[in-house]
Amino acid sequence: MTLTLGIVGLPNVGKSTLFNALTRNDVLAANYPFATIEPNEGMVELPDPRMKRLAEIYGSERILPATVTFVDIAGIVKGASEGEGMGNAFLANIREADAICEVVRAFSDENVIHVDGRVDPASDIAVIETELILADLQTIEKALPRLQKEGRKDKEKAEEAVVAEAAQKILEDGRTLSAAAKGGEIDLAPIHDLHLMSAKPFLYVFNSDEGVLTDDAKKQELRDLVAPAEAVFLDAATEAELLELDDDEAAELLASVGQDEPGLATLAKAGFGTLGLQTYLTAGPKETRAWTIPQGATAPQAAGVIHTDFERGFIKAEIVGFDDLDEYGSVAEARNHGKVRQEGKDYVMKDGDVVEFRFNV
Ligand SMILES: Nc1nc2c(ncn2[C@@H]2O[C@H](COP(=O)(O)OP(=O)(O)OP(=O)(O)O)[C@@H](O)[C@H]2O)c(=O)[nH]1
Ligand SMILES: [Mg+2]
Repeated sequence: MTLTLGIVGLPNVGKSTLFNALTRNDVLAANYPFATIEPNEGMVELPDPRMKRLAEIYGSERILPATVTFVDIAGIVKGASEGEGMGNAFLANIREADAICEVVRAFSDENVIHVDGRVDPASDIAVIETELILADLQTIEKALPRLQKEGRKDKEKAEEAVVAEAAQKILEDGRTLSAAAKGGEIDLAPIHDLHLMSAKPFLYVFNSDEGVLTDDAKKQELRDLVAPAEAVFLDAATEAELLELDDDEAAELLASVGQDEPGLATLAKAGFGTLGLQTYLTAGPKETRAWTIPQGATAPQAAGVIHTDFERGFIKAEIVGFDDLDEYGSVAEARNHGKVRQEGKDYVMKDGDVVEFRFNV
């Protein structure tokens, strides 16, 4: 299970620069709109410093962190739904994404072209929202005749058609589907297969400069613009420079623009938060590994992420918290101090749980 984030935004706002910084890639990032035409896809490991310590404690041969996949696509402009710029057909490249990561320009740099000639995050966000809504309307208009036809014989399709029509009304009102779903107005599950953009969870990356990163009032203003969605602040150009540096130099450069951790860490956390995900850990001589689960997952559900048999045959989970393991230095010592717990099928997993499942197949 890898979390996939689709990167959208106006042209020339730093999407590919951010993609390169995150995925250690070297795709074209250039100072003109529509530098990106074909999609770029890259996978990154989710940084988790606890795993190194676990591997030490268990003598693990390798470390397998959770992963996040980023897909970088062309920029979208006002009128894209009518074919302006590159049009919007390329959005198909992120239809399977779990969430949308919208990059919004907040940095000032006279040398970097803004397609509308001015840096205006509120207006940029509105443009993208409108275009995604229009793209969804096109998807529905295309799908509806088919759903209605199939619905004459198939009850499930008939229900999908009804939900699609309700979605169409919301979009025609100029509202996003995720907002309507959050308000309880519509249940989008029946039309999940339409992969509608405005139904996906969003998180916003404000591509900022030092001036913004060190200005709490400005950051709050931008945060308010997108709330309740998560806002991440980073400087993509600086993030890209980090790749050339060792850890100490990288930390120093980040600090110089007012950041205390690399953008990847911040963004991955926000991505996990937006999607309501968390990880738990397993460790042994072969490997230390992180597994991605929904927040609130029970022990058997967590076991099911490793193998469906583990969920079916679940007996119990032997769990020790990372902090206890770290303190006592071994499972045996943690056990001596009563820190290794036996948990049953109703146990709700916590962040930092190091788990061994007992099951029966
Ligand atoms: N000053 C500054 N320039 C940046 C920053 N991020 C990106 N740029 C510059 O902005 C220009 C566009 O960057 P890209 O990463 O190609 O932008 P994009 O959003 O992928 O653009 P398209 O692919 O054309 O949609 C490049 O010249 C970058 O060097 C930043 O944080 N600060
Ligand atoms: Mg690009």
